[in-house]
Amino acid sequence: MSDKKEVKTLCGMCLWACGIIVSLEDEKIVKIKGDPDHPWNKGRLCPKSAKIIDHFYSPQRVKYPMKKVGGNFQRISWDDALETMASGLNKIKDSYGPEAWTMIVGMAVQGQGFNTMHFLQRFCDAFGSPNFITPETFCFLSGITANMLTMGKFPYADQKNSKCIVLWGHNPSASNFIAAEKIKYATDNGAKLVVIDPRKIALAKNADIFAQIRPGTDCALALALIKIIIQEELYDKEFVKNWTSGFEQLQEHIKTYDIKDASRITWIPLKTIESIAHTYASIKPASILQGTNSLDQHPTGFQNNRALAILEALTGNIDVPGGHLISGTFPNFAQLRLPDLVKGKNVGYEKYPLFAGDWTGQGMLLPDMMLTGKPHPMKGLAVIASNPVLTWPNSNKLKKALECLDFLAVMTTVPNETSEMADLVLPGATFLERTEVWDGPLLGSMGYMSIRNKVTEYHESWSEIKFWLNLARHMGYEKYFPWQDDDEVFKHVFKDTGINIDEYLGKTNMIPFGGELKYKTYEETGFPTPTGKIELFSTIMQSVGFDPMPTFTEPPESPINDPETAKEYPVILTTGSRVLQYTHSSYRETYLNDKKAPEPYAEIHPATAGYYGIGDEEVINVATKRGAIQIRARLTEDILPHVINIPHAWANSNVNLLTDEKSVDPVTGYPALKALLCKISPVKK
Ligand SMILES: Nc1nc2c(c(=O)[nH]1)N[C@H]1C(S)=C(S)[C@@H](COP(=O)(O)OP(=O)(O)OC[C@H]3O[C@@H](n4cnc5c(=O)[nH]c(N)nc54)[C@H](O)[C@@H]3O)O[C@H]1N2
Ligand SMILES: Nc1nc2c(c(=O)[nH]1)N[C@H]1C(S)=C(S)[C@@H](COP(=O)(O)OP(=O)(O)OC[C@H]3O[C@@H](n4cnc5c(=O)[nH]c(N)nc54)[C@H](O)[C@@H]3O)O[C@H]1N2
Ligand code: SF4
Ligand SMILES: [Mo]
Repeated sequence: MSDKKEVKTLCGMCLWACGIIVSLEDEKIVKIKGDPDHPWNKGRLCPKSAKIIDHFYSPQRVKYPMKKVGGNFQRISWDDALETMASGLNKIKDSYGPEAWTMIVGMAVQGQGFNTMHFLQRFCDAFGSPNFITPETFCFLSGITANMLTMGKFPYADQKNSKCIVLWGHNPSASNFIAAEKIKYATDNGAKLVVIDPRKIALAKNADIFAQIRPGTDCALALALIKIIIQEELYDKEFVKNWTSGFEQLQEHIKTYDIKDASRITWIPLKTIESIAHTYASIKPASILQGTNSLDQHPTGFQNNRALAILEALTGNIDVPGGHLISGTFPNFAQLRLPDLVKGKNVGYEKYPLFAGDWTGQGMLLPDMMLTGKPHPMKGLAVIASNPVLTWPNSNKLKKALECLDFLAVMTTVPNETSEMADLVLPGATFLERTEVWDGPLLGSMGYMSIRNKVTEYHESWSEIKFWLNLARHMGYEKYFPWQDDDEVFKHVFKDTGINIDEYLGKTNMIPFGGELKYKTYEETGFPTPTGKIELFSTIMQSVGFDPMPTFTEPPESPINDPETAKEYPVILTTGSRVLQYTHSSYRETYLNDKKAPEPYAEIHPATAGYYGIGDEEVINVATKRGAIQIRARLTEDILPHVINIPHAWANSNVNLLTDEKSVDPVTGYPALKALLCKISPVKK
């Protein structure tokens, strides 16, 4: 008789951590279904979940540690792998100091729990390197930081209860299907929907207002909306008077902006801009649901987030049902960092003091450090669950920089373009082989926290915690790493929470936590900012010499800012719109024999395509100042003319050969990935 069991855990094919139930027969995974009892997804799953088993058992999985010898990979034991890693790290430390080594962690691990991340940082602390980089180097931390600095809190949209939703640079039908369902629920119940996007995304087709914006001009639009709302006195006077500071300075600031200019800059008709302002400001409650990188990867990325926060505050949609909620809390997990052991600061701290720090450095500075050795040598990297050769901008430059390293180690589930360049490749555990807590504040305020239970094991793969724990002990850091295995670490982090984790572990994938949702909490506590109010004028920005008000600037490459470049590269390029079936460069291997596998396409308007002699499905050249790629064209009326959209992280049409890693946002150091200039032409047959 076969041995059957079911394990409740969390999907990890993307960062949303939906509850799943995994069925096993004789320790083999045979079925995955949505967990109807999990409060986030209530049993529903996206199409990526159908690929979990293929992903787990993929013949491509890295099954054991491998070391590069004479240009080829050779299988080695874990003991050899620990010794190779230790000696690689120690050589760098002895020759150049510990800060010549950096750990880079990708979304597949970052998105799975802060404790895992803090544990990895603990290793960096013990080793003495301050350098720790996550995808937040160009992802959503800009938005979080801008909101924290403006309100002292991160407000998240309660779209299900909204009567007006502004979907701004975000296509949840591809990137967060639960959010898309909540929007549908709200609009089915009469909510108005406004969509601001260069592409007519699925949700825009039934939107009340669709503003087809020129990429990179969102700040100009936001300032125009602020101006109309103030000029026409549509703002929430009580809320603004009692709970915001800097309103007079904001009034002064927007005097310099003209709404007609905004229309010319954004390519959105004046009437549409006015009707967005009127709709958003007059319907209550309203929420703005923004992308988690589309508004951030611009020179005004940080200011875009500030401007949206100001709109939310002006309309009084803070801490009310259907607006933006701020009452999330964290459990009191055991502190894992060892800050006293580290000298120096994370990469980019000097240049971006409001942004780079404990959680992530600014990784865009690394390629130049690797190439020039300035401001100090950078000789080694460990890359965990990330594929920077495809996912970081300016791939040509990054590859050259990686070639300058003394030691590159990559921990991954399947070989990728970055692990091909490594000296040491480590078999990473998938999410089904790890125990984790998903402790986002967002969940706390929804009354629960999620637990991922280890389901089974695969060949010789190790979880991140198991590897860095063993390496630390191998390198003589037992004093700071007294635990014997990952289970002990997991239990340790719960020790101060008051939660008896043994009661839950292996039995459930969620723990009730955080209690009832609270509203208008600021009435008791104020806002945790220097003025105790929402800072329309940011005193913190002012104190470090940044613009305290959102101010629009053109993208670095734009027809207006850089007409010279625009002569040779006349088409606007936006990159990285998500595709439902994949997460960045991951899971392509699960479609190997699938004739219907989604492929990368450059989306082009038929009028633009016609002008350049490009037909539907034809392969085209796309070039920027950095490089050139070939990709198939898909003609669609849904994209703005003069703009093309190319998804990221495809090996054969790698859009990051076209992008630039140069930091453009003065506050965060983000690169410009959403509004560049390119030229397009058909590939001659
Ligand atoms: N299936 C899947 N889901 C994912 C991911 C994945 O790789 N695959 N990645 C996850 C991660 S790490 C992230 S950061 C999020 C990303 O999530 P989002 O940032 O929300 O990305 P999208 O949902 O693709 O929506 C971005 C939209 O912005 C539009 N856009 C492009 N440029 C501009 C611009 O300048 N202004 C405006 N207003 N709009 C613009 C695009 O046309 C697109 O429709 O998704 C997460 N979810
Ligand atoms: N041009 C452009 N570039 C972009 C973006 C864009 O919009 N435009 N978006 C950026 C954003 S927001 C993000 S978040 C980044 C994401 O960039 P990355 O974090 O680099 O994302 P992935 O390509 O998914 O890298 C995951 C790699 O890790 C491995 N892996 C997958 N799961 C696991 C696991 O469980 N354990 C281990 N050890 N390894 C695993 C897989 O082999 C895969 O190759 O991409 C960024 N790049
Ligand atoms: S959205 Fe899809 S891939 Fe992401 S966790 Fe949920 S089911 Fe998994
Ligand atoms: Mo991201």
